[in-house]
Amino acid sequence: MNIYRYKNNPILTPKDVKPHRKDFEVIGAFNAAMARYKNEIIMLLRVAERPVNESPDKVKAPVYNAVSGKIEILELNKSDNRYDFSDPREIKDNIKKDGSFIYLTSISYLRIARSTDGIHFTVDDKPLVYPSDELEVFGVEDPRITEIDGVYYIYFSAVSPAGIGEMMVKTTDFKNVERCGMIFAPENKDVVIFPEKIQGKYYALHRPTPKATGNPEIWIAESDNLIYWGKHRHLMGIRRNMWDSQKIGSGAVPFRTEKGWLELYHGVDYNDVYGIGAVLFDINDPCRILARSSEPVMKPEMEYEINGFFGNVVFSCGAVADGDIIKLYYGVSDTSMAYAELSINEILNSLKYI
Ligand code: MAN
Repeated sequence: MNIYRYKNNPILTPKDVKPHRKDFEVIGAFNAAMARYKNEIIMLLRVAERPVNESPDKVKAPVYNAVSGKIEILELNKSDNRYDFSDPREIKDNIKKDGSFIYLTSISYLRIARSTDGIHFTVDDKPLVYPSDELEVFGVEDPRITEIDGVYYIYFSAVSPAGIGEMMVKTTDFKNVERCGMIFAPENKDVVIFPEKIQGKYYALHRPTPKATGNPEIWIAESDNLIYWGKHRHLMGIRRNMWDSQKIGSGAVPFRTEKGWLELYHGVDYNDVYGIGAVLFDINDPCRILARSSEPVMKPEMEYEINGFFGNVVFSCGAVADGDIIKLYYGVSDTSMAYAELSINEILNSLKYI
């Protein structure tokens, strides 16, 4: 597969974003949703900020207070053995030991960067979507955007002690947003909504994380109105000893191609390496899988894909199609945004047809 990676990658880094509060620092500008709006390419960034911390013995956890409307900062002692601080992203419970976290070390919100050439982006002064709900007290993350008839549906993970679910808002101008509530209850993330009705129904891919039995895998659901989703079906699973052996989830909004709906999804292996692969669904029945990548289309190879806040991650939440070219925008190492170009035909030819 010939992938063109932009030579000056990454195209946007935390340094390009001013923290929204003086006592915070930006540690991530990544996993952005993409959309075309008028003559602009909109990049809706997940911006992760954390409180500036000068004390090596302490870990600070930012938490939104839904009553005061402000982010508060909790301070924990690194020597406190009730907590496990080994993952830079989250603070786990040392007693419960079930892998769940109690706090995150940063808080994310969504902020727009705008461009006319698709490479040089200018970041808006203010966030577009900021935590504002009890279900968002640990932040809002990893957005996707689906445009249907001039309305841009923006949906993202809402993180709180109640779990991680998928929240939706909509906009027509990328200035004002209208809240639509939670569309997939916890634990669920990596939702992508198809850009048009198929045989009279809207479809979404989603990723529950079952606990008692089952794995983090891709499901599909249908809807008449984009708010109420039903007829859930398990669509595709992880594959032992392959690049997508630990978990999988959707990435960019699917593209209509001559051969079917092409979805670029992410897969994680047992070493926590995040790669991007492809799957093809029947154009009239997205519940039918026609083909899937045996090898990742893209895996972390460049320095900026390997090193960062959480390294070895290429993760796309949005791409823009231009003829045969997919302009792929992807988060690297939970830190920055990078840009690459891929040929749709080459991807289609690389798949293993079932
Ligand atoms: C994981 C990572 C983090 C994210 C949390 C909560 O730890 O994906 O980036 O903040 O989950 O969603």
